[in-house]
This record gives sequence, C-alpha cells and structure tokens, in this order.
Amino acid sequence: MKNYNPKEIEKKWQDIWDEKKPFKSEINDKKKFYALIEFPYPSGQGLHVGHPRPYTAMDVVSRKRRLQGENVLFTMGWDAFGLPTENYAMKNKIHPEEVTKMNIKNFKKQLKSIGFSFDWDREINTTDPNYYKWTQWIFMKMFEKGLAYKTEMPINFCTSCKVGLSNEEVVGGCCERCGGEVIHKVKNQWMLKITEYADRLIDDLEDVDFIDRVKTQQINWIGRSYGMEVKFKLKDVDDTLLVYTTRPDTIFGATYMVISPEHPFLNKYVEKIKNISEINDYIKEVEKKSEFERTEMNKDKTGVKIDGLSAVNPCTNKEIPIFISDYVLMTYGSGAIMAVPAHDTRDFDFAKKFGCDIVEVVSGGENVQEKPYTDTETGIMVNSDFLNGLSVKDAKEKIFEYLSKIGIGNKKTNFKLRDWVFSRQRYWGEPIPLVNCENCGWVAIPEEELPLKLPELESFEPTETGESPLSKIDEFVNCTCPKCGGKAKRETDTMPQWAGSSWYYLRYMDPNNDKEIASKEALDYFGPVDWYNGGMEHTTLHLLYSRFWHKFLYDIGVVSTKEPYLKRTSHGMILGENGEKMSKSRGNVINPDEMIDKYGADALRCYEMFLGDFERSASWSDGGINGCRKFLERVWKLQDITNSSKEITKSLEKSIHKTIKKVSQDFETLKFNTAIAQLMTLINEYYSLGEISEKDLKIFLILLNPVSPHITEEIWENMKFDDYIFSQTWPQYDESKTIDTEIEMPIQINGKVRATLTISKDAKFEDFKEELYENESVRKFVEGKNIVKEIFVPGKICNIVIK
Ligand code: ANZ
Ligand code: ZN
Repeated sequence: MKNYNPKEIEKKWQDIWDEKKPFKSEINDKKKFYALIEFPYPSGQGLHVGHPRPYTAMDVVSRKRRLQGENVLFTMGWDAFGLPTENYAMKNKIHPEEVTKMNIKNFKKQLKSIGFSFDWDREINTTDPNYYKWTQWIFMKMFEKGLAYKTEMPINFCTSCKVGLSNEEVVGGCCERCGGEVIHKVKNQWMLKITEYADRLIDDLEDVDFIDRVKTQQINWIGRSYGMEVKFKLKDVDDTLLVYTTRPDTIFGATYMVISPEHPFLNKYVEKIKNISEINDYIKEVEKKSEFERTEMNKDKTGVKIDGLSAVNPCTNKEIPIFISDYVLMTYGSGAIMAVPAHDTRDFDFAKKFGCDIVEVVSGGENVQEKPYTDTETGIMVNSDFLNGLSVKDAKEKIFEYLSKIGIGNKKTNFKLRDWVFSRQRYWGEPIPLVNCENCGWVAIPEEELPLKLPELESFEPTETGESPLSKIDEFVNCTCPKCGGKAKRETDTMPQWAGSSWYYLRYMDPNNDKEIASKEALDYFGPVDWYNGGMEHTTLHLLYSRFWHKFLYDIGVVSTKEPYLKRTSHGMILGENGEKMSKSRGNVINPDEMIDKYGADALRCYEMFLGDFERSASWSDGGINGCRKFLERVWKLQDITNSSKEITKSLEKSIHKTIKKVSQDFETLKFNTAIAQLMTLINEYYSLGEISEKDLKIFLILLNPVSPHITEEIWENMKFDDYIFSQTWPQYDESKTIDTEIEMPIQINGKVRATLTISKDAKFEDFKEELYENESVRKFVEGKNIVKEIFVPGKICNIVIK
C-alpha cells in the first residue's frame, strides 16, 4: 500500500468535486437545508487560521445533512466594498476594483485548498454591479417608504479614516476598524430608520433559535426601557421641564434636576441665567469629550448649577435646583432628568460632590447617605406620602395614575438604539441612487437606471472638507431631475460596508437573477436560513442590520418570513500558541497555507474541529495539529486490516452503534471535538481487534468524511467500494444496540474487592453463583472457610462474608 500523501490526494479530490459538482443545490422536492457562514472581506492579508473554524463547522454539518438526504444550500461570496481595499488602492495607485479582484483570487484559491463543499456556482461579490444593483434597489424602496432621510447630525467621525461611523462602529470610543480617535462632527447624512423596527427586533427574537448571548446582546443594544415622561414646573416662569424616568416611584426623592449641556433651555433662558459665562466654559469642555467618556460610570462627575433658573417638585412642592452636567445626554429621553441621589448611583455621586440633598424614599436596609439603594425588588416606599408602605412595583402604578390624572405625566417607552448613519464620504462603496433637484428636493433615479455604477476615477482621496471623492466628478454630479427635468445634482456619498451584507443570504438563493433580488420560488424554497454561524463581534452590527433589512423586505412583500435566520450560533476565536490574539505585531500568526503544506487540509480541518469547545476561544498548537495528522495516518492504515466481510464485526457492534449515535448528535450540537474523540476511541478498538470488516471500515469512513473528506474518499476508492462517499447515506444506529447489557461486577470478600466478573445487567445471584465459586481468586479466599452470608444487590454489589 502507498503511503498517505495528502498533497496528492487532496488536489485530486478537489478537482473531482469541481467536475462532478456533488454540492450543487437546485430547487427540487427534497427537504432543503440552508447553512450559512459570514462571507469574508477579501483583504490583502489572505486567509487566517481563524476563518476555517466556522467554515469547517458548517461544512461538517452540510456534508452530513447531504448524506442524510437533504438538499443543502451552502455557498460562498465576497463582502468586498470597504476601506482597507480603498486605502491600499490609494497607497499603491491601483484601482480598488483591481485590488479586489486580486484579493478574491487569492482567497478563493486558499478556500478551495481546504476542500469546503461550497456550491461555487452561486458565488457572489458585493462590488459586482449586478449585485449592488439590488443593494441600491432596496435602499431606494426604503427611501420611497420614508425610511431613509437626510439630516444634519453630529456624527462619529474617525479622524484617521476620514469617514463617518455609525454608533455600532465605535468601540470604546475608537474606530472599530483602525482604532483611531473618534470625534463628533456635524454633517448632513443619510440615515435609516432602524428605530422604527426596534420593538420587532426585540420581540421576534422569541421565535428564533439564537444562542442566549446573542439574544442578550441584541436586546441590551436596542435597550428598550419602559418609563414615564413627567413635566416639572419652573419656578416663577410659566414653562415646564420635561424629564424621562424609569423610576417615577422615586419622585418624592427628586431633590434636583439635571439638563444636558446641549439642552435648548440654555438658549431659551439665556437672559435669566446669571452665570451664563461659567456655563459656556463648561460646555466648551464637554464638546471635547466622546459620548463614551461622558457616560462612563466611574468617572468623576462634573457640572454647573444654573443660577437664576429652578424647578418645583410636583409631589413635594419644594423648589429644587437645576444643574447642567455631561452625564445627561441630549440624545436620550428628553435630555433632562429628575435626579434621585438616594436611589441612583450617578445621581448619588453627583449629589455628594455638589452637596445636594439625599432623601430616602425606598427603604431597603441601606444607609442612603453613604450608598444609594438601587434595588427595585424588595424595598418599601417611605417619605412618599400616599405611596408609603407600597412595593416599588405597586408604587410605579399608583404614581403613574396620579401624574396622568393631574395631567403632567404619561407612559413612555425609550430605546438606546439610534437610527443608522448610512452615508460614507468615500469612493469604494455603492453609490446612493438619488438626486437632489432644485424644485423637487431628493428624488430617486428611475429603476431602469440601476445599477448606478461607480464612475471611473483617477484619485480616490476624500476632499479636504471631508466630501466624497465622487463630488469632484462633474459629469457624475450634474444631471437632470427624473421628475421635472430640471437641473439636479447627484448624491455623492456612498453606502457603508454593511449595506451589501445586509441581504446577501437572499442572493445566494438565486444569484444570477437580473429581474429581481431572487425569484419568489427560490426565496420560498430555500428561505429562511436554517443555520447561521458567525462571530460574536457582528451581533450588534451585521446581524442586527440584516434582520432590519429582512423585516423591511417582509413588509413590502419580497420575502415571506419575518426573520432571516432560524438559528444562530457562534464560535470562539483561535488564539496564538501563546494564548494571545493572533496579530502581525505579536508575531504569532499561523498561516493556513503553511499548515496545509505541512500536514494537509484534512489534518487542518480535523484539528480546527478538535482543538477545543467550538464556542470558546482556544490556542493553536503545533503538537495538536500533528496529533490530528497522526490520527489520519492510522485511518489510512485501516486498509491493511480490513477483510472482505460485508457485516459489522459482532464484537464491535455496540461500539459502532454508540459511535454513530454520538457523532450524529455531536455534529448537530457544536461538539465537534467530542465527536472526533469518539472516532479516535473507535479506531483504537479496531486496532486492538486486529482485523475489521469492510462494513466496519465503511461506517468509519462515512462518519469521518464530513471532517476530513479527501482522505476518506481516497480510501473508499482504493478499497474499490461503490461510487463515492458523497453519494452514500449516513449510517443509522440501533438504539437497543447502544445500551450496555453487561456490567463489570466487583466481587468483595469480607468487604474487600478480590475479583471482577462480567455478568448480564439483570443477572440474579443464582445465575452466576457457579461461575463465581469457580473463579480462581475467589476460591483462594473461600476454600475451607465457612460462608456466613452472600449479599447481592443487582447491578450494584456482591459481598461474601466468611469466617
Ligand atoms: C429618576 C431615577 C431614579 C432614575 C432612580 C433612575 C433611578 P434607562 O433604563 O437606561 O432607560 N436618564 C434619563 N434620560 C437620561 C439622559 N438623557 N441621559 C442620562 N440619563 C438619563 O435609564 C433611564 C434612567 O436614566 C432614567 O430614570 C433617568 O434617571 C436617567 F432611582 O430617573 B431615572
Ligand atoms: Zn425636479
């Protein structure tokens, strides 16, 4: 027999798959299974060993489901618009389109060398005009339905990418991409009203099977809170200050108010405010801070008391001061709060610093002069007139009734979620298909003119004023209005990188359709995605955005399900050998090409699935992948010990059925590592027996095939088995054959274990008594002695008492 040589056999099988197309999916009457992984951004660095982890996992599930007779849709594409390509293009003076082509070519070569069972005929590319035509179309529909609007907005602006960012793209106050400083800049921006979908984006999570951490992160990000708006009268001025509070029950403890430094009252009452210059100085300080810095819990509280303006607590009728402070944001609620220092941590810190009164209104055993009592489950209302003695929950209801009755309060739901800043002042993105007409305002271009192609450009630099480079091309900018024929100018901003990925899973279902996003037939057959595995880092970006777009498409009748993905799981990261995140600067990056060269793609795949709990981070280890290679060598050599019997070897029957069961279940529950461990145990049994049947080998090969497809196909062919593994059926297990029918019974003599007997699980003492006393080691102890008692508890204990 030849030696195991992955280099030879892997390329060979990849070519066979390309030619025979066993992974092609067509609409038919079989049960469909749509497996999805996040399509990569084809960067210049090429594939990273982190990429194959989720890809292999979904490949394993896809290959298994195909063998189980399902019609699997599993495919690949390129999310190729975006800054890194554009930056590279600028630096190297190559057109971004060329850069993208180069990068895709390399990525594709790398992915092919790992042997994924993608239906490559459905490959898509977000920068292809035939693709982005539909991205533009969806945007246009949103515009028509009033979900896209342009507004002056203070936006997050990355000073190094020179580009506006959405809230989701700002991480810890820095640019999500480059880590650069993010400042606020007022710009005219296209916005998408994702907030209109906020309730549904939370409520519909009930109907999908997403892992808990994904659900929780989305819920927290959307940040729905139920509370009240309450109007506080100003002292000696005929006006009210509106606050938003989730704790109206604590209103008797509201001892001061705070408005945000951007609050309109500061302008409105500039004449009345005596310390306006002190306030203006403070505002200047605040402008330098990011929202992140402002809302940090532990930061030192700052602020200024407004001299000349105060309010009246509507429940205590006491005059209370008004402050400005940066911990109150203009972008949330009404930009003003009633402060209850006894029961809110930020208010408490502020009150301590500025000497405001702290009045306890919920008693819960805490001294609120020293520490705020924030629990809402157990406290009892005090110092609150008609609320006294009530629980927080009951007090909320009662105060709501009271404040509504006197006409100063109403229930209000608020969200943390903000509308999505949807324009970017860069070249390498989808052009926004709208024009601005002097008479008609913003008008969509006629649908027949889609795709609105990116014009050719010499230089891709954004302008000094931060305008898109497209604004420099007069032929692009100047146009006529589709409505009135008058003079108009095109929008020159482009869409953000998240646009193309917000609907790509729909395009896979019908990638070449030039009349629609995808045919109704394809959408109804393949949709929704059955299983989507992707990174946790996309939970509040891509995953949220695409759920929003899908819901919009549902509303306009394009898709017929409310949710795009039935199930969402997530993988842990692969870290360097030293346990740190892989990065060039740390010098711990592992290149998958090198691993394939050294150990083979099957070993790489096997190791990616074996290196630990799929849902957790795990460190790469050279020894680990080498171990997987050794395992495959042992698999290869099974050919030497295989006889021609067509039956399962009797003594292996139980182990084989148990293995089929475990592998079948583990592949469906992300426990790839324990499935492989079970296969390793089974192969040990095969070798200890020394000889196995054809059937034993076939079952083993099919079970391992989803993980290591090349070697298993090759052995199948070598052994001259029928067809290919890809045309076989997944083995079935017989539950009754997986149950242990025999047990190892320890035999004690006077309480000490002296022997072990293999007996039937439900044997009675009489059934093995004879065998027991014939046993060598038992006889040694018992001979010539007086047997006083034989204690036997079936399945548990057997003790012989002698004298
Ligand atoms: C009085 C109060 C008493 C509050 C108490 C809390 C505890 P969530 O759950 O995040 O919605 N708040 C309201 N608008 C604000 C703004 N623009 N900037 C900063 N803080 C703001 O939080 C709602 C609570 O956050 C509101 O309820 C308000 O403080 C504060 F024992 O009102 B609370
Ligand atoms: Zn017009």
